[in-house]
Amino acid sequence: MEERLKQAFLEMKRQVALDIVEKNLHSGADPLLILGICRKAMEEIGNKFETGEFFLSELIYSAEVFKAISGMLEPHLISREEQTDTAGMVVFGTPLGDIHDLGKNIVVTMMRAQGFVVHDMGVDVPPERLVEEVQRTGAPILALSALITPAFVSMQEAISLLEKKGLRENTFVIIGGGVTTEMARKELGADAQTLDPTAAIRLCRQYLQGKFPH
Ligand code: B12
Repeated sequence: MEERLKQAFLEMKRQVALDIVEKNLHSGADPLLILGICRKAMEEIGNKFETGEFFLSELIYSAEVFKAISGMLEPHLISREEQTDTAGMVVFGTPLGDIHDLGKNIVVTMMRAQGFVVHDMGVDVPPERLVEEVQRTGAPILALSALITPAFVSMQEAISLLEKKGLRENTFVIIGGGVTTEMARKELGADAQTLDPTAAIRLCRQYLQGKFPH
């Protein structure tokens, strides 16, 4: 399935990709596995864009295919685990300078399905707005999604602002999105980094239960 799905993405064959996903979901394939394959395919499309083989139109089209697949995966991702009520509140956004939101939307959906109350601020969100929302809602978690390197500057500003306002100590800052790494996390001074939505939920829970390893 992996190769065929990737190929359908790279050849911009929307209906073929949707049919493969539908068939596999129907026969019980893990929705997270399908998500991982789509992510890899999108990464390859990104690489081809970088080398000039693909243009912005391919990036836009693949995003549309991914959106359609997300719509098919979501009900399966939601019913994967039972909802629990040990969840908290999260302010979530793609920071200023970055308009990518496909991954963010999936994590938001999965968090909500797990009982988290998520204030989704959308994309291109100025650091001040993110921090204001943390202050306004009293949310203990700030989640930031970044796909392009300039977003690191905004992430850094958001973290500095939290510090300035005396909110840093009581806010768990978790980052994710294709461009983030453990090294970036350390440099930014965030608390956690992952590309895996299930791990993100686990880390947030651990923090809320006072079990986050320091
Ligand atoms: C689709 C896409 C677009 C679409 C976005 C549509 C949308 N609504 O999001 C469009 C066409 C709009 C676009 C625009 C641009 N893009 Co673009 N895009 C991509 C592409 C191909 C796929 C991204 C994607 O959605 N992946 C699938 C999702 C599911 O993966 P994900 O976001 O990583 O999310 C997963 C995890 O990371 C995690 N996660 C996500 N967020 C969070 C947050 C938290 C807290 C946690 C815990 C986890 C988590 O959950 C997901 C689960 O699998 C990437 C290639 C790549 N390597 O990623 C380039 C890429 C990101 N784009 C790139 C560029 C350059 C651009 C443009 C500047 C192009 C241009 N010249 O205009 C503009 C940017 C405009 C801007 N200011 O943001 C570059 C960035 C390079 C860089 N390092 O800075 C990339 C890497 C392509 C490349 N190799 O050159 N893009």
